Amino acid sequence: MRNEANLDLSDPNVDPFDVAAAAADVIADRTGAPRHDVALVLGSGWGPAADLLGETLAEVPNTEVPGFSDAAVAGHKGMMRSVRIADTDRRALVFGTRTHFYEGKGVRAVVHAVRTAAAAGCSTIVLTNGCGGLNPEWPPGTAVLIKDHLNLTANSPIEGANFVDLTDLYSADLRAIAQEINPNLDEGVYAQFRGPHYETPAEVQMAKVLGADLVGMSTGLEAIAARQAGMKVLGLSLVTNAAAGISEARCPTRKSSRLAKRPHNVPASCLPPSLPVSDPRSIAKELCHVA
Ligand code: 8IG
Repeated sequence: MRNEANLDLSDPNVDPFDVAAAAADVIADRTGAPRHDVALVLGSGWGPAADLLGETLAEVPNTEVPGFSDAAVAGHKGMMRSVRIADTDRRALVFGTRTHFYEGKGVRAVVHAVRTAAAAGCSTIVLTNGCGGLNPEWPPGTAVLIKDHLNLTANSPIEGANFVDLTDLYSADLRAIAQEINPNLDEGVYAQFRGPHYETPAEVQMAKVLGADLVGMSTGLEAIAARQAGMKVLGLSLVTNAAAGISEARCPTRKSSRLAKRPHNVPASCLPPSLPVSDPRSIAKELCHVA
């Protein structure tokens, strides 16, 4: 009967952690790596990052892994890959795309990659995104470390009476390492809105009053699931536009967000999880050791 296991995440009788375990089994099989160490979720503009991590040893289409579906956003690849982190035996599991809350597939689908990463053995996850910026000193192309978030989705990935502590959700240790290596990295509070519409200028002002520096449509729910799974979280935002009403410019269209710039204050050789550093290899090791 094992082959007939129900792995439909949208079925409330199915345990999402069972689906994650099944996904991790397929990944282990298809990549030849019984376990992975670090996971990376690529958001808008962060695509080139994974190429710099090390050698891609295997690529698996999302559609072949239980619980995953193909990319919904143009310019995002519905693929995951297993990358050997340069000069180490460690493996990064890189998700080329994510499921957004606004797709309406449910919050289980949104955090499935995170739970799969945990089931695959990852103890650290790097969550990246493209977002709107509230600070006029962050022009499009600025990478910002996420220090905390406001979850404005009115939802949670956690089911049942599980009271997960979100103090220090975005690991202070990992942020300190990132800033040691690249003092140009500012920190900010990320507000996750439901989307898919952008905010009104009044909503951006509301977010500002609440303490937000960045507005986007991802990451927060994933970070919560990562913490529940016991992983350390590093969050990196790429400001791709000024949030509505912050500058004269309009919010990005589908077409322009596909052309999202890569970060200008993070050298190409320094993208996560190798992180900004003169020698990306050493930080890759360091990041893994902290994990
Ligand atoms: I790229 O201005 C990108 N994603 N909510 N607001 C929200 N999400 C975004 C934005 C933005 N820009």
